[in-house]
Amino acid sequence: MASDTPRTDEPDPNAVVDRYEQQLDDLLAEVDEPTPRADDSITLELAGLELSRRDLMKAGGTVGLATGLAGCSTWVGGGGSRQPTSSSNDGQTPAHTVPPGELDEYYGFWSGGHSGEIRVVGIPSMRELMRIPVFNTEGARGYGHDDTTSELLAEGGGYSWGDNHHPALSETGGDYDGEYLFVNDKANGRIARVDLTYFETDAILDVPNVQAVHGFCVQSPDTEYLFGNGEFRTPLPNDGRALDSPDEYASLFTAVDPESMSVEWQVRVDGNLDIVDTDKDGRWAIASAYNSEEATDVQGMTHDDRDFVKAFDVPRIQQAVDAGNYEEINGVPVVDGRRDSPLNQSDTPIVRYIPTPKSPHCVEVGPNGDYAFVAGKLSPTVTMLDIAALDTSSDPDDVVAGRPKVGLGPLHTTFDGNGHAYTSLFIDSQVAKWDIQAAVEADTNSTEPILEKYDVHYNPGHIQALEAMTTDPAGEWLVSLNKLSKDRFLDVGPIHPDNDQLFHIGQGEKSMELVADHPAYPEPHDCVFAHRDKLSPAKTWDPSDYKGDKPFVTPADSGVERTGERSVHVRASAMRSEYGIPDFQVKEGDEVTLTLTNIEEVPDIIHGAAIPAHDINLAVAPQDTRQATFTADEPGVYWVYCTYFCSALHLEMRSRMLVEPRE
Ligand code: RUQ
Ligand code: CUA
Repeated sequence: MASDTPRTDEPDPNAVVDRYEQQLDDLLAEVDEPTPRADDSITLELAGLELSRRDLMKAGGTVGLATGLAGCSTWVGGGGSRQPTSSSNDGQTPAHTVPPGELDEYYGFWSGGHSGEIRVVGIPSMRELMRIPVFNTEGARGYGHDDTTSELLAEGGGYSWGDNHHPALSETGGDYDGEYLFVNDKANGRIARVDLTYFETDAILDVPNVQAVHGFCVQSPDTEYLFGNGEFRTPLPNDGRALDSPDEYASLFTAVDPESMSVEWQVRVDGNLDIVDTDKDGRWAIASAYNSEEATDVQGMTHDDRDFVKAFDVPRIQQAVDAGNYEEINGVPVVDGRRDSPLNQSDTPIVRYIPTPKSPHCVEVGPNGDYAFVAGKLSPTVTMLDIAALDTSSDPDDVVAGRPKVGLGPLHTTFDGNGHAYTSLFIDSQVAKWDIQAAVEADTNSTEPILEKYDVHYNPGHIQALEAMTTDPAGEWLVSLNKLSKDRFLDVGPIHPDNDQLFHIGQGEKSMELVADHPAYPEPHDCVFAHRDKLSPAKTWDPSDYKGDKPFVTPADSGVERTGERSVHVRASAMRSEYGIPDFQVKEGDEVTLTLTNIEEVPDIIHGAAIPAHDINLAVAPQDTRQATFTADEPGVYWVYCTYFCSALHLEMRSRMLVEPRE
C-alpha cells in the first residue's frame, strides 16, 4: 500500500457484515424448518450468555460468510446433547471398523488442501493408508528430492506449495478406470496428474492466462478432457497494461488433454467462474459463477439478486476452435464466450447463461445425468437444471426443473444412486437428505422433498457418498468434510484439525447414522471414492516405466565414473543391507550424480539414501531407480545411510563419501 490514507471507495467492513447479517436474518425469517431439530431447544451457558444453537450458528455463519465462508464461530462450548434430528435406523448399520489383517473395501482419495498433497484413506475404516505428494515436497517419499521429481515441480511452475481442492478419478464408460487421479491447485492455477499404478504424481500443468483454477472436474463418461475454472478475474493478458480497468478483466474456462497434460483451448466468459461438473454424455460442462456485476470488491460482487450458471457446449466450442474462431493468447486459443459474443448470438450458443439466485456455490451432476444441482450458498435452495432442456429450449427459465428449500448455506450435493440427494448446509451445520423426484414435482421453495436432516460437527463443505460421481453410485457410506472440529478432539493448539464424519446412509428414507469422527490435517477440501477392484497398484516398479533416463544399477555396475573435469557419476545398487559400493571418492567442487537402484524383488522392502550436509534424500522402492545431482562443495567425510528400516542390519547399511580437497 502506497499510503495510509484509506481510499474513499473502499467498502466499510462493518457495512459488509451488517449487510450479511441482514441477509441472514431475512433467510432465517423465511426458512420453515421442515424437520424438527432435536437440539433447537438446546441453550448453552457461555460466559453468562444464554444463546440458542440457532443464534450460535448464525453468529458463526455471519462471520463465515463475510469472510468468504472461511468459517469462524464464536462457539467454543463443549458437551451438550447434539442428537441426530431423526434416527430411525433399525440397527442394521454395519461395523465401520475393519478387523486387524482385513482390508478396506474402498479407496478414498482426499485432497490435502494447502498441504498440497493427496491422502489415501481406506473406507469404511477411515484409516489413512498413504500420502501422495503433488505440489509439495515430501521427505518420506523423497518427492522433490530426486532429480526427476524436482524437475517435475520446477517445470510445473516452481512453487513450493499448492492448494488442492478437487480430486477426480479418470473415467471410462461412466465408471472409474483406475488409471489416473487428477487434482487442481487453486493457489497457483495448476492441474496435476497422479499415476495410480505407482500412486505417484507424474505431470503438473501450470495453466496459462488464469489465476486460481478452482472448479475442476474430469469429463464424463469418458475422460477426454479435464475442465478447470479460472476463478479470479484478471486483465487478459495480465501484463500490467490494464491494472484497474475491470472491463479488461476476464475469467476463463480451460479444457486440458489428460494424456498430454496440455491446454487445448480456453473460453472467456462474463463474471467469475466457480465450480464445474459435466453431464454424462460428453456434451455439457456446467459451471457455477458469481459476480455477474463484474465488480472488484465484495459489495459490488453481491449487489444483484441473481447470477448466471454457465453451460459450456463442448462440441460447439471445439468446432469454433477448429474453424479458427479464437484469439491466441500466450499460445492458447481463447474463444469468446461472453454474452454479447457473436458465437452466442444464435439458437446454438457456445455458452448458455442460466439465471440462478445470487452467488451460488457448487454444481454437481446427478448419476443418471438428468439434472445438475446448483447449491445456493446465500439462498437456502438447490436449483436443479434439466440438462436435456439445455438443448431444446431457448428460454433459460425452462431449464430449471426444481428448486427445493433445503436449509441455510447449501454448498455441495452428493448422491446415493437410490433417488436421494444429500446437501451440506454450512450455516445450519447439517446434512439435508432429500428426494430428487419429489423436488421436481414440488413447488419452488418447497420443503416437502426433505426426508431427513442430520447434525454434523461443524460447518460442512464438501460431502461425498461412495462413487457418487459415476453413473452407478455405490451408496452405503457418506463422508461429510466439516471445516471446523471445535470441541470434538483433544486441543492441539489454536489450529484445529478438520472433522471428517463418516455416515452409514442405508437404503431407506430416514436411515443416516453417524458412525465416526475422523480428525483430518487441514484442509481436506474434497474426496472421491473407488472400489478397490477398480485399481491395480503395482507392488514393485517395472524398470520400463522409469521416468527420465535412468539405468538399472546392479552390484556389478556399481562404482564411480569421472565424467568431466568437475563431474562424477556414482552408481550404486541397494539390497538388504548394503550398497553396491562401501565408499566413493570425489573432489571438492565436483557435481556428483548419485544413481541408486533398489534391486530387491520382494515388495515392501524400501531402501533410502541420505547424505548429511548435502540435503540428499532418496526413497527407492523395489526395482526402482532414483537419482540425485548435487555439488560436493566441502572437503571431508560424509556417511551415506539408508533411511528405511529394511532388515536387522538396516542401521549398518551405509557408505562413505570422501571429498578430497582440490588444490
Ligand atoms: S469449493 S467447500 Cu473449493 Cu470445493 Cu466448495
Ligand atoms: Cu536399506 Cu535400511
